[in-house]
Amino acid sequence: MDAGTTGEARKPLLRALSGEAVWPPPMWLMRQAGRYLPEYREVRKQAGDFIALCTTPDLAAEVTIQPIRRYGMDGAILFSDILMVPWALGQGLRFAEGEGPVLDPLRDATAVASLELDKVRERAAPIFETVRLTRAALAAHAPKVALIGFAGSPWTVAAYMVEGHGSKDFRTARGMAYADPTLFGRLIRTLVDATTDYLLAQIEAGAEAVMLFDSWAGMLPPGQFRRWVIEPSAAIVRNVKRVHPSIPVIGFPRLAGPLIGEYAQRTGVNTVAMDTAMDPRLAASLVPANVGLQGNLDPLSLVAGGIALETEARQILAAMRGRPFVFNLGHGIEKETPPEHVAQLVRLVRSGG
Ligand code: 1CP
Repeated sequence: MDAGTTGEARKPLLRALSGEAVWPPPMWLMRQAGRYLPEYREVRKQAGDFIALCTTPDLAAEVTIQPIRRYGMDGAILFSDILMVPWALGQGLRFAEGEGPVLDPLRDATAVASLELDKVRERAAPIFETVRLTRAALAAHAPKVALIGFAGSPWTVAAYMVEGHGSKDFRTARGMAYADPTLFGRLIRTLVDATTDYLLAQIEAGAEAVMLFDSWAGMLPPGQFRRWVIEPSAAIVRNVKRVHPSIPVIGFPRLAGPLIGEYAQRTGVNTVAMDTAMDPRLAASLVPANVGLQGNLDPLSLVAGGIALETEARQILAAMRGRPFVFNLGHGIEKETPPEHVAQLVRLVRSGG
């Protein structure tokens, strides 16, 4: 189901992601399904734990659609997590209540060799079923809404796999990349292959665009950034485009600073997602004009609402007018966000600012 060859290429989000300056810009929000919504908390309770929610297709499809039902966004993003790839590779994973993800840390050659690339499609099958169910539901009830699939980028996913949990500096993973680049490179290559396969399966199930989340890209100096962020991301984009040339790919090299320009030129992504700290006018000057931009409202301004929210959102809209652009946050929505502030933001973006 290649969006470029059907009438659905008219969906505003897909037009913008393919390089058209659509105005008012299409919008969706990172983590738009989540704990700030009472209807999400209800389903989450029903599912029990987080992995059960991600692997129960009718519940995962339901939470994917909740923000569409409530706000009518232009994009629905598959409800899953970047750590479901390590899980599908056979690494032990749990989401501890109030603590975030915990993985059995992967620190040596034996652990890297034990990853089961050939099991990814089978273990992740419920996630692809979620994509199928969500796409069918959108076709029936929200035909202008595009479905976005996603994965973490190899660097960010490897950082969690090696560290074993979230961290403010991921020093074990960054240390391993210097001390044993051969072993770290083997882990990254495994993730390039697993992620390619995982994204292709999402596209085959009905995802119309895909996003690569590189939340921890900004921790690396330029040489390491090129080796562990740009090169593996470029390999995934090449692999995906070889099979599905017209599927738009969004890359999110969070906190990359000025390296956002080189990332945009060398990875082959169609759209670059800007983080909260990025100046949209600087991004517009560094990123080639045929590459779209997405972002980058501060999620805390959405918690605050009112004038602060309006001022921040209008500045972004003014800077992006005339470019292929998708309005979004600069990072995931905060769980304290009042749902009515999201409605206020949707009204503002729909008016073009
Ligand atoms: O109990 C809960 O409800 C768990 C909270 C939660 C949610 C709602 C987690 C645990 N993951 C998710 C969903 C999720 N994660 C989506 C769903 C689609 C959406 O609505 O956007 C997506 C795209 C992600 C991506 C993700 N997971 C990233 C990349 C984006 C980012 O925020 O930087 C990262 C780094 C993760 C790891 C992760 N998963 C969950 C948590 C709390 C974390 C962060 C852990 C940490 O570093 O401390």
